[in-house]
Amino acid sequence: MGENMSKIKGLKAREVLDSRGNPTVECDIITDKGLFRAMVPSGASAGQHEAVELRDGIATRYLGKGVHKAVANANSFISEEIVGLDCTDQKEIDETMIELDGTENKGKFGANAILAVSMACCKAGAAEKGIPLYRYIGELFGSNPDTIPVPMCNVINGGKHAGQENDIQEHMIMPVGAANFTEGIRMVSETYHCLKSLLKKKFGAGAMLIGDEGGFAPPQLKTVQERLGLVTEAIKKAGYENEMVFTLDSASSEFFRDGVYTVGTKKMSGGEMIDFYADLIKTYPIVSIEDGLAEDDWDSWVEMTKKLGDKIQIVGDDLFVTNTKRVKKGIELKAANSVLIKLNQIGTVTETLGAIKMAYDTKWTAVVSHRSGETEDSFIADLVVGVNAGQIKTGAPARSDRNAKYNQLIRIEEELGSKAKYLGRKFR
Ligand code: 2PG
Ligand code: MG
Repeated sequence: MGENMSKIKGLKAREVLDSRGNPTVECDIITDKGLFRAMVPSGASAGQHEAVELRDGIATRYLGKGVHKAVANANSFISEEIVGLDCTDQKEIDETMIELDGTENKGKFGANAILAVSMACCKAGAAEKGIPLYRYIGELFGSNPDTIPVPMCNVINGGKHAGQENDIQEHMIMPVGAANFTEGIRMVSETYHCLKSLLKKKFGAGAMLIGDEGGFAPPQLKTVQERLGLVTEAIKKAGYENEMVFTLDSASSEFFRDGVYTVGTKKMSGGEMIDFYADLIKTYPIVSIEDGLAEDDWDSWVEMTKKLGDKIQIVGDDLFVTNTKRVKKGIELKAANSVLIKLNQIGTVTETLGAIKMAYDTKWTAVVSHRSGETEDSFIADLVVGVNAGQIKTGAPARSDRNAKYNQLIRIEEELGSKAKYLGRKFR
């Protein structure tokens, strides 16, 4: 009877909207324990090697971005195989979908269809076991969840997320001096509001408008130095001068063409980019740089890791796309020392956990991440605690698509009580 109880009874996918107002896939899984829902996020500065996000391409619906095909795939082919499986057998569920799709990049059904089902089944599995999602993910991963992450909060948005070409995409602050996550996010929020009033005072109302991840996107601040300078002022104003450090995501694949990186009006080689970062980290307390180099510029990654890898965290996002094949190559080449983790880059929970495990096995860190197009689903908050990654980036402490994750972490920290660990300055 127990076996029967945990069977998936129904699957229903539909098209809903993400934080940017674009359609995305949502999936409901029905078991005897109830209805479990997951929603898939979507990137803007997406890597070329990511799993396929299937879009309809019909110009008259959502400007070609509709996801009716992906939804139909979930409701037909995937449903036929998944309904009847045990919702606590995540591996079998995911492997069944991977096999059924049969392509290297989930291009047949769409990683958006597959991931929605995978995440919803994971939530159903947790309910079946009667434990919180982070704890269930811990069981799947083989860990004992106790670490609440230090957040990297993107207070100034740039690049594609802010309609600005050829520039650093994310300027993040990390409250490493906080006693715990809940205090840390308060410090970040206060700093964010101080930054808002500084921007208004210096440049007027338009400067406080925000980008896709809830951070400000002031066109008046032209360089990364100017932006970090103003954030430094905001940190001081908030009274956290010694408690915050910076992290950057350059998303440099977006401004790399024919071997040349263009930042603002400056054109640089891979080597010159590395010198640019070496200078920046001398001036500002930057502890981590993501996608400082482009997604296939492996030689420059190796050089940057050699030069700066003992000083800062070097995170591969578009470089690795949460794909163990690319992570393995990066480990062999010593091309980074950290992997960014995004479920929809690879398309299933099981494969995502595999990429995290591979990073840990080589003593690299893993940073769990949102996408610029998000939803109210807070799955990644449970994921980051489940695997004890210790670091999450999920935007500014503003807009509910971002705060859904931060708020869930506040709840988990409360639930773990005195067992909760916040690594602060020892985040890696
Ligand atoms: C990134 C992400 C999230 P996008 O580059 O790390 O911040 O952006 O989802 O647009 O790829
Ligand atoms: Mg990135």
